This record gives sequence, structure tokens and C-alpha cells, in this order.
Amino acid sequence: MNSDLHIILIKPNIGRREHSLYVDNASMEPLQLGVLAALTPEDIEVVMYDDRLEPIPYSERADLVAITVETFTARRSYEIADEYRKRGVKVLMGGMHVKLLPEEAREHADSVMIGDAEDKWREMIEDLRKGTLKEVYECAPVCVPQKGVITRRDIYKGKKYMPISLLQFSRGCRYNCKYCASSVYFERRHFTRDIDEVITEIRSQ
Ligand code: B12
Ligand code: SF4
Repeated sequence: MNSDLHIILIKPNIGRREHSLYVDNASMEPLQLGVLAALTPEDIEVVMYDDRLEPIPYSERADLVAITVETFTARRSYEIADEYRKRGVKVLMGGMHVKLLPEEAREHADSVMIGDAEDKWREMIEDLRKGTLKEVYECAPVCVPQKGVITRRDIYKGKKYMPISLLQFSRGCRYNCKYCASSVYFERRHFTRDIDEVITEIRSQ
């Protein structure tokens, strides 16, 4: 079992950073990556790079690169993934767009996680340690999001985010507006976190 693992988390920009059209001067902390970091066992080193704010250091050692993909960042996510895979680094993709179009994401990833990571992230880590990463992790909906998991915010340190922080209390939606990705992703369900844990997270800020 390998416990000397390095995972890089990536929040892609809408497009190439160097293209002025895509410069984002109002970036907020990527909450989903703070959740993934918090789900990761402590013996694994986790670093995060935000493509909106900094260059991606493709030559830095990584055992796994995990990319969060929304539809508006999918094209750029695939560029980043392709570059890592050319260098022999394994890429995992997850997030809203991966659940909507898993087959498209699979063309650019060694592994995809479909749905909320709370269900299968630890299983994926154990597979990574053994060198048996699966091509697909299909997650069950989490009835209580982030149970026992306080967002890890140390991964945001030193990056130029807006002076505002985020946390989630609930996720999902019961409605079914046909143009809305949330109506598909959450399958018309709404979930809430444990209130005591939300209060603990607010107090820990
Ligand atoms: C907060 C939010 C914002 C904030 C972002 C703050 C920030 N952190 O940067 C603001 C208000 C700025 C924003 C802006 C926009 N947003 Co927005 N936003 C949301 C919202 C409400 C919550 C997202 C969130 O943080 N959830 C909490 C985290 C913990 O959950 P999560 O992201 O779902 O992650 C979980 C899983 O998806 C999975 N997962 C996620 N990533 C990964 C990666 C890996 C490797 C794995 C394994 C798993 C995994 O595990 C996580 C834990 O369970 C969602 C709607 C929703 N309810 O989901 C829309 C949503 C993501 N936004 C959307 C859009 C379109 C936008 C804009 C493009 C709107 C616009 N036209 O300007 C902009 C883009 C701004 C930008 N440049 O990034 C759409 C995306 C649709 C799609 N098909 O991708 C959504 C889904 C809204 C909708 N109803 O359709 N947004
Ligand atoms: S389905 Fe989407 S647009 Fe409709 S109410 Fe829910 S979140 Fe809003």
C-alpha cells in the first residue's frame, strides 16, 4: 500500500488564462476542492492550483490530478487533463458536468466520479494506493452532505481570492426547470447538512 501519495486538485478557468477575455478578477474560493481535500486522509499530501489565478505547474510530481468540471470549464478542463496525461499522470474528473456527460469526460480522464464525492472518494483513495484506480465511480446521492467533514481552507492560502468565504448548508432543488443543470444533477431532491457541523464550520473561520 502506498502512503506517500501526492494529489493535485485543479479548478479550471473558463478558458486559457493568458487570453485576456478570460481574466477573472473576482475569483472565490473553490468550495468543492476544499471538500475533496477534507475527505482525503491526512497521510496524503494535497495541493490545489486555481487556473483562474496562477499557472498550472505541469512538471510538479503528482500521483493523481483531480479536476472539477462544470460545463463552462469543460473545454479548458480537457486541455489541462490531456497535458497531464501526455506526461503520464493519472487524471480523475468529477463535478456537475461529469454527471451530465460522463462519456465525454471519460475521453480525457483515466477515471471519472459521477455525483457527490462523499460516497466514493475514500474508496478511490484506497484504489489509488493499491494502483487499481477504477475507470468509473458511480456515487449514490448523499442524504446528508459533508457529514463529519469540515471544509479544508488551508488549500486556499496565499491565493488572491475575493475577501469572502463560502460554505454550504444545503444542496439540490426540488423543481424541474428544463434549462437548469441542477434539476438534472440533483434528481429533483434537496439535502441539508447537519446544523451543528455548519455552526462549527462558521466558528472555525
Ligand atoms: C456557489 C456557486 C457559484 C459561485 C461560485 C463561488 C466559487 N466557489 O467560485 C458564483 C456565484 C460566483 C457562481 C458563478 C457562476 N456559476 Co455557479 N453555482 C454555484 C452553486 C450554487 C453551488 C456550487 C458549490 O460550490 N457547491 C458546493 C460544492 C461542495 O458542491 P459541488 O460543486 O456540487 O461539488 C460536489 C460534487 O459535484 C462532486 N465534485 C465536484 N467537483 C469534483 C471533482 C472531482 C475530481 C470529484 C471526484 C468530485 C467532484 O463532489 C463535491 C462534493 O460533494 C451551483 C448550484 C448548485 N446548487 O450546485 C451553481 C452552478 C455550479 N453555477 C453554474 C454557472 C453556470 C455559473 C456561471 C457560469 C454563471 C454565469 N453565467 O456567470 C458563473 C461562473 C463563474 C466562474 N467564473 O467560475 C451552474 C453550472 C452548470 C453546469 N452545467 O456546469 C450551476 C450548477 C448552477 C445551475 N443551476 O445550473 N456560481
Ligand atoms: S431547477 Fe434550477 S432554475 Fe429551477 S428553481 Fe431549481 S435551481 Fe432554480
